[in-house]
Amino acid sequence: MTGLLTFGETMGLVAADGIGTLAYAKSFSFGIGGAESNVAMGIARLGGEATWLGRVGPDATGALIASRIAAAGVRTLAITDESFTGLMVRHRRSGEFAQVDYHRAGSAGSRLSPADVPAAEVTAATILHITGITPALSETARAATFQSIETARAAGVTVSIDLNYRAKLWSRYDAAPVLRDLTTRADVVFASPAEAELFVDPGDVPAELAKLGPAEVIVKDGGDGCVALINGERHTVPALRVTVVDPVGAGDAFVAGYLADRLAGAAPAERLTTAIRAGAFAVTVPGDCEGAPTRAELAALTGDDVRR
Ligand code: KDG
Repeated sequence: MTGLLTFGETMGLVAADGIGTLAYAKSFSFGIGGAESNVAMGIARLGGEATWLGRVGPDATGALIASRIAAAGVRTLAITDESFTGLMVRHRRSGEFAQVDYHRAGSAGSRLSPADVPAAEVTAATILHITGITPALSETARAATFQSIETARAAGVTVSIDLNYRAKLWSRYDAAPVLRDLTTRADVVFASPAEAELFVDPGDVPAELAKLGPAEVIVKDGGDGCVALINGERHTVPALRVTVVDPVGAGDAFVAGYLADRLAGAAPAERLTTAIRAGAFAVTVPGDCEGAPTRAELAALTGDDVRR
């Protein structure tokens, strides 16, 4: 078994340069964004093996997505769909708050279906990583999510879920039972406190999530670091103090850090340290996937030697 398999929708990203309201933006950058491809690219940058699968449109943005992800060292299984590639328009109202508008209903990426995710790809992976975004995209994408999880569980492949609740895609009431269901089927769960509290009692959030079954629960709390419950052992890791330039993509870099170290056989405490460092590095760089660090960059951030 090798590496991580993930799938989902990656979109074109129109991002206002600088900080302020969209109305006063003077220039825009065009890139790509998608939580799952961010994680795959983050793992590749850290020296791990990752595969991303998804549908893209027969347009220039679809081609850009496939080539960018592949260029990051990710094995890229892009299926060309007849529909358009989805788009996000993002501006940063402040250094710490980004606002996004989606143009993705009916997009190629949302048309993912169970047949797109071959069982052989799932069973060949060490980790199947899913986000709570994919089941919100369409009935077929939701079916692909649950079918691949069942295939992974039956084959003993580790199932990792990042809840990634997106309020612009579905309501709290629609999301809560689905995210809870995903949690019950996962070995590893990443969540913010607010995402977890969509379906568990507030208070000891890691313990509440762990009660649903996952052996590894990692609650990421941005500038407050993370608290994890891993095989019954509690870990608390503070955040690193860095200058926040753009928070977007930090959660994905965090997940990539944890899972890259997990693939490499690192102990839980080391995985969490890498996750915190990768997330900290990502907030210092504008963009979705641009801030995911290499091992050497992580070492430079903290002044450590490169260990892996
Ligand atoms: O995780 C960063 C995401 O916000 C971004 O890549 C967009 O995947 C995305 C989504 O669907 O919101």
